[in-house]
Amino acid sequence: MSTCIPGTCNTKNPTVIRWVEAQAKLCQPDHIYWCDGSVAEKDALTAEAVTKGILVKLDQKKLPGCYYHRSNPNDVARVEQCTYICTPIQEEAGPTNNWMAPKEMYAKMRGLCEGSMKGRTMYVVPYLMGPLGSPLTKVGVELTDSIYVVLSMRVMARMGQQAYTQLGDSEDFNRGLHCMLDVNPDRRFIAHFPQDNAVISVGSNYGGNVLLGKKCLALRIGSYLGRNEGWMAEHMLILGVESPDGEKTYVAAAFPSACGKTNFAMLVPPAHFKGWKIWTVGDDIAWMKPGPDGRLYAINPEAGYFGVVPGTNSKSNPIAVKTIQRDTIYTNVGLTPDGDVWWEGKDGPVPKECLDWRGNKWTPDSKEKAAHANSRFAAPMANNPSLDPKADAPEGVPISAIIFGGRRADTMPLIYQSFNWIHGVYIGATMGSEMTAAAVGGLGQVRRDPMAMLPFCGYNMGDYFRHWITMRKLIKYPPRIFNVNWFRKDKDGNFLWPGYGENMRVLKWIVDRCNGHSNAVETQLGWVPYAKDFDLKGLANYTPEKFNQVQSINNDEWRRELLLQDELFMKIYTHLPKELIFQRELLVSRL
Ligand code: GTP
Ligand code: SPV
Ligand code: MN
Repeated sequence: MSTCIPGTCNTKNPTVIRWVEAQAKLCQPDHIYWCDGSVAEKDALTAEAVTKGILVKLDQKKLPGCYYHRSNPNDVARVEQCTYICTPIQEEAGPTNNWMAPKEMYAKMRGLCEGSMKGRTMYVVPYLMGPLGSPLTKVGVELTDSIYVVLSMRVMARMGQQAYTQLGDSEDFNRGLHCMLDVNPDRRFIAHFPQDNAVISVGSNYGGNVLLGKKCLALRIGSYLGRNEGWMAEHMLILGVESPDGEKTYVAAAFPSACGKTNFAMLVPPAHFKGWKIWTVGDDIAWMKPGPDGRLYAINPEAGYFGVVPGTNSKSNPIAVKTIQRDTIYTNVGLTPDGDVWWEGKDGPVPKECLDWRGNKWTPDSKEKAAHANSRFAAPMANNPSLDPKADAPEGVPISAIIFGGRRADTMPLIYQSFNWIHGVYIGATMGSEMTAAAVGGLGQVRRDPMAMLPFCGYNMGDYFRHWITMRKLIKYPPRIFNVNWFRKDKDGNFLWPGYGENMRVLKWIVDRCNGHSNAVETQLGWVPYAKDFDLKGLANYTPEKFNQVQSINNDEWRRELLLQDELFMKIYTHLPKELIFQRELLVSRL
């Protein structure tokens, strides 16, 4: 079979054609379809997916352009135990990553992929991570036998012909191969080859495992490329804060999976904050590089949001609610008899009955949830009414603050600021968070998740910390670094902070600090707000005592915390920058 039939093949790039040819020879699809990203193509593929039962058409009056998908119940989240970084030397991948030698992994993948697309179509999906024409943008080509992946990639990335425009006749593109196989967890691998800029994913059809531009290219391979090329690939949202007098301040924030990035990126300030407005640049990934003016500039490499559905409503995230009204793919939520979607925490009445995410009949009396805890929407960022005008800017936006935050029921105050960059790197490096449904296993356990990158760092975590320290020398005006915790609880298990839109209060203090508009108190952990500077107006029943409680620092808890942090430092000791050990010592002495 010739792969590049005139009129179907839409690139002249000889390296792309040769590579697709080689993969087709291996996977032996019946057909090869070269995607161009057009609307006609989307319509045709969507119709085919509906015919085949891969997608269900939702009520098009209520939800125009929206479709519903159910995954295999064994395939609902990322699988860290099946995710590998395949570098020639194991030490390059480091102790926090699964490793296999490239030769061995390639052989294993060849065995699994061989003939796996017989009777199927191989889709060639060209895409950009980043705006067309940005010096930070990377090109990828993903080969997949899943229509769901093609349609999701079209939402999540700048998919189609423009990728070949950016690529020209260059050989520099990410080679991604995705074979669904029989979606069997025993034959599930997400294998990264950083030195080859290549990814092979088999046996899954879940977003984070198979939308290869996202976690695989933009974070794991991206972090590796960034280290070599002098930039940073981070698991961070990017937002712009506009003050009543029009001052615009951009911040980036790293929270672990399902810990509030999408919510924070789309924040709507409480009524009391008249004239303040939050603009979304990105909700999951930031690529950051020093700009010509000495500041750190960030782009969002993605073009859509793959967001957690449960709990999304007009109180928690009104912007997301608006964003997912059209052209959205819903995965693993409930499906009502009238072609609507439902999930726990949705606005409006609970349906009398629906089909749950497994396709079983569900009623309000059911013990199981209608929507899976990690059910997701894939929605184009163009739908976001608060999309920042610079979300598409090739040069990105200048970052004034970097915020770290985990999900911690105790120990961590609501907000504090690092003393300086290196102290901030230490705060990020020692982050802990309770595990969520975004990854299989360990739900609720606190684990170290440095910079929210534990599952996404494509090389040795110690070297990654070193890269953070080195970046300081390349940035003349470094962002200030902060730590937040929306999830601290009292003895009865109630959140000590209302969160969501009220996080504006914390954000305002952060922005004020960056712009020299507010003072701070020095504590053993870092700088914290003066109670008088922290705006609690309009927060019904929220007393200054409660604020003191959410901000309290308990030295005994912190001594325990240090021992937990040591576990990670010991694990990566051979590559741990000395500077971080010194920071630890300074903290011990302050405690
Ligand atoms: P990924 O897409 O997995 O990387 O995650 P994310 O960080 O974008 O997560 P998202 O914003 O979707 O977080 C969803 C979870 O965090 C839900 O369980 C929310 O209820 C919870 N959440 C978000 N913001 C807050 C907050 O301010 N307070 C509290 N208590 N919970 C929050
Ligand atoms: C995450 O788990 O951090 C996500 C969702 O952003 S996924 O893209 O599926 O990994
Ligand atoms: Mn994420």
